[in-house]
Amino acid sequence: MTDFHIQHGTEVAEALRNRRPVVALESTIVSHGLPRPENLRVARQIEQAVRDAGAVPATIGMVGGRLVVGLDDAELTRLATADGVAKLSVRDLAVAAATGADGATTVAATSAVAAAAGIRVFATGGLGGVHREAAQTFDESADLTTLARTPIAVVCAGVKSILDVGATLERLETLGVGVVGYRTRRFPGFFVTDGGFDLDWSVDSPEQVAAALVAQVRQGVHAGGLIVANPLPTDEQLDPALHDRTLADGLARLARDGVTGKAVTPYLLSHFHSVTEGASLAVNVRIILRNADLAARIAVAAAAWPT
Ligand code: PSU
Ligand code: MN
Repeated sequence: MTDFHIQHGTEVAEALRNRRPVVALESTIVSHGLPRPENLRVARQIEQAVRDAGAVPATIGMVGGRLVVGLDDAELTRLATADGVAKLSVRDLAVAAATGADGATTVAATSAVAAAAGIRVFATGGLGGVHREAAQTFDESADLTTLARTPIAVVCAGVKSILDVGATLERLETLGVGVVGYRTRRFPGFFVTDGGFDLDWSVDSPEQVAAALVAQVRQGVHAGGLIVANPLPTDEQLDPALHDRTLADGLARLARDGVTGKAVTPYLLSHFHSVTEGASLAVNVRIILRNADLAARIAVAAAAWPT
């Protein structure tokens, strides 16, 4: 019988004990966000990108009811390939454990678990946010409300353009979640470099992000998250015209097929990947690998500060 405490992978446990840099990684992009069989290969590449930049990867997920920080390769393989892996937000973690489920953690759940485990930096692709019909459906990702109360830096390429980007930025402001552009003052739109909105803050280096994390702790004033928005270079983005066409078509199909709630994000991502014949998938992978590299460099810079 499991005791329900968070379990740490061996390497992650040792790194945390010795205050070595650790980067949290989510598992929902692996189980629900990327097509098989590339998903497992990409999951391993993300971990390697963190290692290459000098930090220890801690992919978070639930295996048979055990909540694990730092999945080993067998566990990662299981979440990437098994049928019936649940998509777990924060509210699902306890019931999923009690029922012995396999589950992949979203940005919300990964952030909360990572912070509970003492990890301050997290890399993902794109954040969840406010959906386009949210005024009617109330569909707003728990990623936002969780980051309001979770002290972690999330390196991402903004929010997916499938969302209402402006509304998401407004909600982040209301909720007190920090947003900084990495070497930009424009909020990125995931597949595309420019999501169409300005940012108040820009940082130039991993060291500056690390300094902000240290300042947050020492000031003791703000207990929420910091979004580090890392855009793709324009020559690596998805062709904006192809992007706009695919999005319009995907939104129309979504309405036609009556897809709602937590199925929306995986549905639209898989629509993009099939319609663009893999172009959006290649872009998606680039985004994640770049974010993993930046997150690791932030974690390394943060570990250099005295505690
Ligand atoms: N961004 C991606 N791929 C994904 C997700 C985000 O590029 O698979 C996942 C993340 O785990 C995020 C979740 O937390 O989608 C948001 O889902 P929802 O809108 O149901 O909260
Ligand atoms: Mn939702």
